[in-house]
Amino acid sequence: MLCGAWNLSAQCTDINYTDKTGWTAASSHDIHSSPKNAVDENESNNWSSVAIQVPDMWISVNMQESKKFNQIILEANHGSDWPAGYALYVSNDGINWGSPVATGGGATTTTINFVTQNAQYFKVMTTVGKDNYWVIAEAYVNYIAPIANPAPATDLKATSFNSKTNYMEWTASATGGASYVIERSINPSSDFEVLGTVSGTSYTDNTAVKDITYFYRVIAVLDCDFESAPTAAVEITTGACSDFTYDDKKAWKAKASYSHPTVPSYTANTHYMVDGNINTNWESTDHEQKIGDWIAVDMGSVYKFNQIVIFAFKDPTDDFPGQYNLYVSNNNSDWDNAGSSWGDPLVTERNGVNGDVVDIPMQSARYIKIQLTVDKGNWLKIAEINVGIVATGDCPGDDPCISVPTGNTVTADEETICEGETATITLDASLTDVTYALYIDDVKVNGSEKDGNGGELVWSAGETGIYSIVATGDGVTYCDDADVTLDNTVEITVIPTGTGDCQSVGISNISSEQIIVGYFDTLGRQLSKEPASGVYIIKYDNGTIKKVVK
Ligand SMILES: [Ca+2]
Ligand SMILES: [Ca+2]
Repeated sequence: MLCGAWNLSAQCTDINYTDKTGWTAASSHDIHSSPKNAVDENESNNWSSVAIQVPDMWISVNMQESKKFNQIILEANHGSDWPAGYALYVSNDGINWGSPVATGGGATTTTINFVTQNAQYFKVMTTVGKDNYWVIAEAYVNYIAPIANPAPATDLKATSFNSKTNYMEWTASATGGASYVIERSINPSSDFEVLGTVSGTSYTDNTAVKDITYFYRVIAVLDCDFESAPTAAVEITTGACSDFTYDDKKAWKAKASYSHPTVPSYTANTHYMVDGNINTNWESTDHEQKIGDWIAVDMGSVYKFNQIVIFAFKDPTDDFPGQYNLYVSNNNSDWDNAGSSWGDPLVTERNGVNGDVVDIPMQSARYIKIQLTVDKGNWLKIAEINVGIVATGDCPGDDPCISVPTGNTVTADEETICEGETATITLDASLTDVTYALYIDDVKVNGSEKDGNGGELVWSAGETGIYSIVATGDGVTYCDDADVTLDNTVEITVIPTGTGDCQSVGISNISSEQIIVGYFDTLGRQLSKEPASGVYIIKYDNGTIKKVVK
């Protein structure tokens, strides 16, 4: 549908944000030049990294208010000092950035088109290394209104990898900035219902029913109600239990314990381990394999998998890990401290081969680490790490719930409290794509839901019971499992006032200077003198006065 004259609102008109008054900027590298130079309405000055490009350099901009935009142009204007590879993020608080809204390779003028965003902040981060500085003379923020229907998505494929989950992937519309509406029907050509809208090129339908045949189709959409023809509908029967490999790895990243001290553009390219291309690789240039060396992968969110495949580079063929331990984790602090312990390995002292197919129990995890356990007279070259689901025996994923993310612990600052007091329950780490709720004796506490923030979460507890934290995310319910429950619960006991360790005692015999408290603990020690009368609550711990509260 075209934008008619009757609704030619701002939504359907180009906007160039040329007035950057008040905009501020920050960057990871700005020793000699201000990041504000990238957004000062002046192409004759610039911000420079003043260091050759390595992954995860960044510059962020605060536009002071939320703006609608779908295009950013980075004008380098400085030789070859443009970004070799970038990821663009947006945010409304400058703290939570989520997944990239666009990734790609740069040029002297880097034009980044993406699905329309409403955000106050944007951040550009390098994804690869390059033997040049990174320079931005000026960054331009625009909203480009669509003028025609987008080209359709193509090559839609559907896979069912368990009895309630169907997964779809497709090739993006040739029109930049499109998002995608996913529709489902039980008829091949009618009665389609909208399941959701995404900006990426994959979708997981967690609401399918076992043994039902569905038809899925995808429609590319732009602002102003422009939309493509639907793709041809594809047919899938839920519960097919096909083997399955996660192909969309745009949000994945990797890191390694070793990087070459002087050739960063060559050895810092850890992303080549997870870029979906078997012909690109990271390697430990000039460094033979040593016990303790490691590589780690962050898949960006929790994935379910029971197989990991590790490909070394094809030439020479023996630069695969000699022997290693394999770990998985959901703990952000593990990722931050990849060199230290991740708890017990899932697989111990495995002898590597090129194209190492590692079958493991079904996992729900975000992070993977491979750590060498022997020295080997070869460099380490990793071309690609894949994870997936292999249908062996029982249909994987038939369980209505999946394991609680591992590695979390729940603690209480006090396990015994007096009536009217509260204890603090702490979950040691949280995932940003998961919601957590507090349960007492397996009953959810109303209103206790908290969104994961990557760090600690805390709740108050004021009643007796066994407290646990249950996580939910992406429409999936995580369930308790025996091992996790042990680490994941804490028991709180509330003692009524006037009983047990919460006894109150009267105080008498008040004289001008001295108060005698007529109470002694079980060891015969007199309570400390108090300066006024009143009711005192004495708390005990194994017969010893712990504290006295008026
Ligand atoms: Ca400038
Ligand atoms: Ca690769």
